Amino acid sequence: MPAVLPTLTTHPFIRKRSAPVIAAADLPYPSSLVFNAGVIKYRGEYVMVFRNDYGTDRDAYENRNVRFAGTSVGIARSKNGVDGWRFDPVPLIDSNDPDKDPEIRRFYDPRIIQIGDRLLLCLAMDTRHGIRGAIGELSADLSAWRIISASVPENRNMVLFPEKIGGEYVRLERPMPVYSRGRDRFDIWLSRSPDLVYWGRSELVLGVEDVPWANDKIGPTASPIRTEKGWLTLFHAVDRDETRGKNGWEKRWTKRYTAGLMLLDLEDPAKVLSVYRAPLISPDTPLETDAGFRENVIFPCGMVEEDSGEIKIYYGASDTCVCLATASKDDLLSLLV
Ligand code: BMA
Repeated sequence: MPAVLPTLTTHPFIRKRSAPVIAAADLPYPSSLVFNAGVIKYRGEYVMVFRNDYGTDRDAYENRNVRFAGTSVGIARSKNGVDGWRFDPVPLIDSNDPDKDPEIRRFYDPRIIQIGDRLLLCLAMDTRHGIRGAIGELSADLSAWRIISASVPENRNMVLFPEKIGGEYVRLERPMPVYSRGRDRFDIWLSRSPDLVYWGRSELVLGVEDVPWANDKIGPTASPIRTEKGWLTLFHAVDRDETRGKNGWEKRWTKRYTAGLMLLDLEDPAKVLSVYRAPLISPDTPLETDAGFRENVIFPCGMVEEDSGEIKIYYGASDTCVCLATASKDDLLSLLV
């Protein structure tokens, strides 16, 4: 794989809304960066679960070394999934919650999935003993949650399929095998469970080497969408270029995150039917390339299918705000031949 990859562009089938769907100033509690949000349609509304990092700003970060005070996971609702978001007054989860298990440092990068009448969350969970992937269940009124299961370290980017497949729950996940693969060469895996608690029969789905424009790592994003041709599935793909310097608030940020597209077999979703050969969404608007905490980052956690055939893709832009891109399901499927 090349050490430095060329300019990457967003596929013309994708339409990006120029303004963020939500940004830090919209939240009713402290927020510096609000990003990486899962979204579903639930009881006639769109429900968004988002990550919020708080407690500093660009000036304090760059000039006075003031780091983030905490990370929370919050909920917002909207009638149309685009604007008019109403925020719950306090976060659902807060890393500074005095009652939290001291082993757990924080939760982030939430995905929300409805399976039957159960509302499930997939979260990255930083602990004192490693990064774990957690699955939680939300109460029907979205006010409370509990952990159902958590992986051993090092695992992250878990996302459940929206229905049982072959009688089992199925999740995509991204273990981080630093010893055996070296550096960040991480791939997408799949595991199955009879009850959301015990996970096994794990299989490799897609290796980073199968993604021509990634030279670093890949990982799952939003819950896949069932189509007549297979599971329409986004993934994130990362290329690293050591010549990239200061790209955001940090002294150095050398990675670029794009979103790729693949189709998984309906009955056996560990089987990849097709991978589109180029990125579907690349960071290429000013908000994504020239502003924000970490520039050049597109990180989708939510995908919603409309009756019209439109697919809404919610993604974190530059680890700073939540943005929305749309595409037609048929157009996306036409890329996966
Ligand atoms: C990953 C996660 C994401 C983040 C991305 C880019 O490792 O931490 O939350 O969006 O890096 O910084």
